[in-house]
Amino acid sequence: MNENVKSKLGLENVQKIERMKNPRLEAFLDKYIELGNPDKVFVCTDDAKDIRYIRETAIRHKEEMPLAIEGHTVHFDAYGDQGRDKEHTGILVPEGTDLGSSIVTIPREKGYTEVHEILKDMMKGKELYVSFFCLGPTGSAFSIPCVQLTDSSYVAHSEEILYRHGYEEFIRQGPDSRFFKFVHSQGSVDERNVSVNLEKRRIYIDTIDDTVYSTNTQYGGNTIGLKKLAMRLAINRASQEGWLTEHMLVMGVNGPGGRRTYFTGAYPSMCGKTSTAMLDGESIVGDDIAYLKKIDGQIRAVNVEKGMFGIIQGINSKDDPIQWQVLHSPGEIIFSNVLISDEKKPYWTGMDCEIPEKGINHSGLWFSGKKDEKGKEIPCSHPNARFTLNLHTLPNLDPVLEDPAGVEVRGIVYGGRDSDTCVPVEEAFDWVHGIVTKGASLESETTAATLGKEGVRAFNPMSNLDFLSVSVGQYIDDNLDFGNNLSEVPHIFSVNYFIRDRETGELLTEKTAKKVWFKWMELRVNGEAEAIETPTGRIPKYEDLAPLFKTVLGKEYTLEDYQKQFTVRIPEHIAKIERISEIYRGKVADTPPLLFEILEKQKQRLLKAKTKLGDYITPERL
Ligand code: SPV
Ligand code: MN
Repeated sequence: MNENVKSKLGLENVQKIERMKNPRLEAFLDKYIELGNPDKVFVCTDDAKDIRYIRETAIRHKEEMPLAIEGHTVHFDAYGDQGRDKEHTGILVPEGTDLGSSIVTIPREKGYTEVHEILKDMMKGKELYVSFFCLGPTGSAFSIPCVQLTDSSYVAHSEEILYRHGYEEFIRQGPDSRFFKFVHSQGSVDERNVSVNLEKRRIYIDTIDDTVYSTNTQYGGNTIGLKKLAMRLAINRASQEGWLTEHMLVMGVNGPGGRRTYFTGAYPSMCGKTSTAMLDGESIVGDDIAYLKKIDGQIRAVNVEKGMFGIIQGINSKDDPIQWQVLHSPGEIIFSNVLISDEKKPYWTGMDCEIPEKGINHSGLWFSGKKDEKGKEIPCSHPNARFTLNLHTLPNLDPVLEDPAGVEVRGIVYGGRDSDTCVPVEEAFDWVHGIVTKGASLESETTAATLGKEGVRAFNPMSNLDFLSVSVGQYIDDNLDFGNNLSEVPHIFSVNYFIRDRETGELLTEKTAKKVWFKWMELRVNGEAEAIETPTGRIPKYEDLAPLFKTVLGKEYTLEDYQKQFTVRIPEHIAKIERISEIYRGKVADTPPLLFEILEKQKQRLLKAKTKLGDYITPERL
């Protein structure tokens, strides 16, 4: 390391770096510490003392404020910085590279010039935290070591909760390891400690050098390097190496006789992914990002993380008993962008208790009815308000979380926010049919997880579009290929928790129904439930669902409900195929021809059924 950098670190921190014996790491630190020019640098190893320092600093610097319950803190992001900034997040590409119009790219040289200019002296007057983490369990074929530079103790603290410590893993993998690197600066902050130069918010991803730069923002999805920033690096690496990085939960579903079957599930942000992973009676391995690899003829998956950065809106004591309990118990939790009462208690929209009329939230001092500069009413908590906790605090955590071999994936689920087309649960005919008609055809209405308009139907293949760093066609091709050479091919399903009545517009299923859909999928994977063939896949029989509703939810399931929920909606399905084909034809130059073939076959099946049975077909008529 160079002498100037060494003097910022001090002897103890220099020794921590030198012990790692990693010249490439040292060169990276030299470069970005010189450029950002912080006053001092703290190096965080896996040692409990170092981790405590990060936690305490977040409070000392008022990036987090302690709350009434021990271990709980609150953090606020700047007003308007509460979601992922898709517009200013881009992949740095060499001149002439085309990833298609769905992916934001920036010419690499230009991007570097811009972000280096922004980063110059950006950390002056501040302390920089250098932390080491590992994506996936340590000591495993999945492990990717990562180094994070950030001048936000909130970001370093969040990562400490969300990821496995990686200082020792760095040493284990040695100087040739292909580690990921992240540089973050929140930039200038105001008296509330929130970023002020939002117009210079940039998230630039360099897949060639495995580095991500993030500036003038604090929201976790823009700043926590190992979360959605690493995901873009990992998707690129996975594509080159023949594995998958997915926006997926991992969970165990308990079947008859003590059997546990593992599923992964991809859902766009705010579409029920975490609440599914947290279904009571089942076990959670992960709720956001999974790596999938083919090992000995099986698809095996790990949770990339060991924590949860979950949506808090709507969590209540009845629908989410486990989260409710954990969020009200002592332990390390960071609440972000919620309402804080005078008694230092957190509140959020959708709680089943009275919400105070005033307090502090992401807009500063808040009172019921407060409006922002544009005249828009400010809710008590932001719709994308979140909580950050360690999965090890959950009673329903599956201990396989830390298994270096991961779990065997036997079912893969795709779910979107779809009010008018797909039935609540349906199995694909086979891998290719599932990848094309369920994964690659996924659409969802936009949510507050990203900045911009909500409620617009958007194309979101595998719920992964926001995170792709390879072209959509390449990514679909990788998924199609992944089903080859397996000794048992996982079953692929779609779920839809948002289907509405065609006439009344009311939701056709209750929140808890997803428990039944998962029990049915578990039986299907194990060959223990029959199905009805429709033009778009295989749906449950009423005879199989009724007893499940009874045993799992203690509810009568009426034939009328079943018929409404599982009516095949031919015109909507045909319109969807047309929309999707149009997108692939117009926007994805490298679409695998197989995709069009499979969609066309599905359309023909739908047209045939329409001629025979009409537009809306209840299951017993099939
Ligand atoms: C999501 O939006 O999909 C999240 C939260 O999981 S974020 O960190 O913003 O990506
Ligand atoms: Mn996510």
